[in-house]
Amino acid sequence: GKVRAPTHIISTISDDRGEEPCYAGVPMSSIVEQGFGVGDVISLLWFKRSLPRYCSRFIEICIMLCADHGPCVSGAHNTIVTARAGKDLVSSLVSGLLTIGPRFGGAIDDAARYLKDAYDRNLTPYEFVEGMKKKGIRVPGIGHRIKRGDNRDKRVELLQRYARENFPSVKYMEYAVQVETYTLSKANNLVLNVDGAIGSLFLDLLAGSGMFTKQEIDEIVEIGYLNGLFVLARSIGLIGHTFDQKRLKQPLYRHPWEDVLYTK
Ligand code: Q5B
Repeated sequence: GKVRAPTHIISTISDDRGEEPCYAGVPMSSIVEQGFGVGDVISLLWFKRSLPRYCSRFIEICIMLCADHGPCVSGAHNTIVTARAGKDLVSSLVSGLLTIGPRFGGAIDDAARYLKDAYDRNLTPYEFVEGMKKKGIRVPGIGHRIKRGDNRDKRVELLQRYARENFPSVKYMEYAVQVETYTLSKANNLVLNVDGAIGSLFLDLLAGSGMFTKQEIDEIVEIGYLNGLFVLARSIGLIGHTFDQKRLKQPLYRHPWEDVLYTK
């Protein structure tokens, strides 16, 4: 009989062998003809299923809101310096992307992990926040360099409003808001930030859409899909900053001596 040669790669998300490429079994012509958006394509390639439109629209809103946050944030700064050193697009882009991590933009997965664990264990916000403090861990998704209790992040408000109007349940987000109420009572900069808003709301999307089993949700949270939203989104802005510097023909960047404390 036939003997199948062993394969070196297993792939389950896309197939380019037929007349047209397929994403999670959906042919490209359907994607175009049925008016799929980038949120639907992300649903197919990341989650291997078509999600209801309110979910893929939420993904698109996350992408739009996180695409850029000005030239002063870590990622844009690195990209600008790299572009001004005469490097190419890919080098400038990855130089910015490499700053994404636990302090900057890459706190979404940990926000989802810790908030889910705390909510599912019925911890009060006080127990959760003080427990994190005892462990010496900053609460992911809380805190911002320029946003304050009296100068909230508009992006967070927009995400919350969309979810309240469209999601069947926003229990994780409401819990994150209670956590924020407690952290704000400690310091005015400890607001729920965009990472915390996306992390908590994605938990609501996963739990409330009926599209994922409990086991699948646990796996998504454990693997950590959600920082991918920030990475993908911010790539749009970082590419823009690269073009901006090239267009402006900016010279090599050198940091001014006056802004360095030289000390022994
Ligand atoms: N403290 C974000 O810190 C920041 C605390 C906390 C408990 C916390 C900090 C933090 C968790 C990670 C996170 C995402 C580093 C942020 C983003 C995208 C962005 C960026 C942009 C964009 C800011 C002062 C005192 C200290 C700390 C305490 C601070 N955070 N305690 N839990 N979470 N958050 N990152 O201002 O007693 O004096 O030692 O790590 O969620 O990245 O726009 O810039 O779109 O690009 O530097 O929005 O919050 O404050 O480090 O001086 O701390 O607050 O322990 O207490 P700061 P620090 P003490 S969104």
